[in-house]
Parts: sequence; C-alpha cells; structure tokens
Amino acid sequence: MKTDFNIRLEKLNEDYKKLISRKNERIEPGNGIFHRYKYPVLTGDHAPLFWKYDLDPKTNPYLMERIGIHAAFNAGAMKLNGKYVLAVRVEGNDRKSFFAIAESPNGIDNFKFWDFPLTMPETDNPDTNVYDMRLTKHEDGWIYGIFCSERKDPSAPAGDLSSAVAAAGIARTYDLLKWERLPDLKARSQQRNVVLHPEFVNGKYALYTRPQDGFIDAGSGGGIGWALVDNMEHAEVKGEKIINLRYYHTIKELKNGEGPHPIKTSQGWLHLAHGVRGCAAGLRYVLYLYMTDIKDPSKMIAEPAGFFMATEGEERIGDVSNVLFSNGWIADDDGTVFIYYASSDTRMHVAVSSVEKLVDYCLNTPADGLRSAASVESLKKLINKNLIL
Ligand code: M1P
Repeated sequence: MKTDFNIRLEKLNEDYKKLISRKNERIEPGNGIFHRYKYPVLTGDHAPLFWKYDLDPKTNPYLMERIGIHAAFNAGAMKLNGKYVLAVRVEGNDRKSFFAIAESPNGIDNFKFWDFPLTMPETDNPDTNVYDMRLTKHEDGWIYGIFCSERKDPSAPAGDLSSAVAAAGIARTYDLLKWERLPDLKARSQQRNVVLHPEFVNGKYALYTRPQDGFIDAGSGGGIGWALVDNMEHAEVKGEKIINLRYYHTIKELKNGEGPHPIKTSQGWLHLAHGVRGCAAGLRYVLYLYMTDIKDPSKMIAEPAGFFMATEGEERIGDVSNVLFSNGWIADDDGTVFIYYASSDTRMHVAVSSVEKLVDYCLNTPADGLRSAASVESLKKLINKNLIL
C-alpha cells in the first residue's frame, strides 16, 4: 500500500520532471531584433527536489520542504563542453544567494542544475552574500568569475543593520567545479557589476567597473568605468575612466552597469548593459546595447536611444518588480546570440538574436537626442522616408 509520503513524492517527482523537460516556444513575431521565449528557462522550482526535501520518511514523514529555494536569476553564461551553461544566482528563503551551475543541450530549454551548488572559496574577510557572477574565458586560459561580494558596513552606527559594502569578488577555474579565490578587487570606491574583458589590452587585463558612492547609490560614479590592471592575482584599480555615461532624463539616469563581457564582432565590441531610472513605482531596470571600437574597447562608437528590452507581462512582477537584469549571453559560432536575462530578481529567461541583427540594431537605431524635440525629429525623418517609398 502506498503511503501518503510516497504519493506526495511521486507527484513532486512527476511535476519536477515535467518542468525541466518542457519544450520552450518562440514567441512570434518578435520585434525583428530578438525573439523572446514563452517559458522562463530557470526558476526556484527548477532546484532539484533533493536540495529542498529530506527524502527520508523516517526524518521527514510529512515530506515538507526543509530548505526553501525561491529564486534563480542573474546568471553568468558560457559554452562549456558543447553545453549552454549558466552560473546562476540562486536565492533561498533565508535571503542568501549562492552560485549553482545549470546546463542545457540547446540553450533554450531543458536546463538542469548540477547536483551540488558551487563551493566558492573565501578570502580572510568572509562574504555575507555573493551574487551576479560574470564569466569570462580569458585569453590567458582561465575562466574568471567576477561577482559582487557583500558585507555589512563595519562603520555603520549601532542599530543600522542595513548598510553594506559592495566589492568585486574574483575567482578562477578551468571547469566551473574547482575554484581558486583571488583577493577582491582593490579600488577607491565600492564596486558592483565588474566584468573582465576577454582579451589583454596593451598587455594588461581590462575591467569594466561601476564605481559607486554607496551600496545602492552610484552617486558621483558617472557610469560604466574602464580600468587596466597588471594582474588578476592582486587586481587593483589605479586609474579608471568612465566610458558609458549616465545622463539626465534617459533610461540610465540613476545608474547603469555592464552586463556580460562584450562580444567581438567585425564592426566592434558589442555590449549589453542595464540602465536604471527612478519613478513613482520605484526603480526601473532595463537593458540596453552599445558598441565600442574593435581596437580600443573603451571608445564608444554607437549607442541606440533608450532600452533594448524592458519588462513585459509576468516579467514585471517578482521579488524586486520592474527589473530586467542580464549578466550572461552566449554567441555561438554560427552567429546566434542567446541572451540570458532575469526578470524582477526572480527567474531566468532567454531571448535569441544574432550578432548581425544586434550590430544592425546598434548602428542603425537613432541615438538619444536627450530632448523631446530631438526625438520628434528622428521620428519625422523615418516617417518622411517611409511616405515617399
Ligand atoms: O534589484 C535589482 C538589481 O540591483 C542591483 O544592481 P545595481 O547594482 O545595478 O543596482 C544588484 O543587486 C542586482 O543583483 C539586482 O538584480
């Protein structure tokens, strides 16, 4: 006779298998730039049952969840051994994030977590929380993971249990299994959204940075920065220049940050970033693209006006609503680009495009004229062109 425990376990197993083997569906017709897919590629529900339940009926007779996992988001991405691999920010009910690897055979569905989360080695100043890893396979042969290491602000007055300090944690690996932790990035300001460029530049490692005055506020940090560092074993930002500025009344008025490392194309480096503005509903995070010079990745050559992607439908709602964030994309050899983006700090999605389309978008979308009158002029130019066709 089947026990309640077994009936419940069977049902959980059945639902889980259905979820992780569900075929994804491309949403037509798209906007010509990319296609979204119907189902999120990863959610908290994709965490294996053996992460959440004690599966022994003797110690867990009600088969209740012992460890709640409620979100899977902000994932770094790369191709490894022919698989599409995500280094996911998994968040438990206890509000702690950790990294776990999920892989898929085709990049759009069937993502499955590896059995164990990553054991990230620590420095002698232990991290309170770690998240948002950017993966870079560098030409030096290592795969680097740069992520936010958050710790309580040691100078916060007694009773202030919220002030924190953000630093860039750095680790490297060859296989995503065994990691070597390096010292955190040394910098004058707090740093989040730090990304390693995949190639040496003038013989140095190149970092995209995001200097910030406080844990939340970018403040006087003017945008996405660029810094050359001598080595990754003791990486230190000695000089930093802002290469992608924030502007008044744009999608990145409040802050911005580099997404994954840029993709090299014949026409320049293709960048994906997030921009943030404030409104009555809170902060609105959107994704945007820009391009930099192939010989000098710090030199801007194109930046379309406005956002490339913003929340739609169910993407709008989650733990932190109205947020799209991306720190992972994969460019395949045939030019297909898989853009992995998270919605509202809750779940992961994929959108698919190509290098050719994204470059076309960057080079042929009007730039932001920064005023309503300039937007009207751009629109009139297009209307005139179309009406005489
Ligand atoms: O909650 C939205 C995002 O907020 C932070 O990003 P940023 O530093 O650019 O403001 C990060 O905590 C990120 O993980 C989160 O998705």
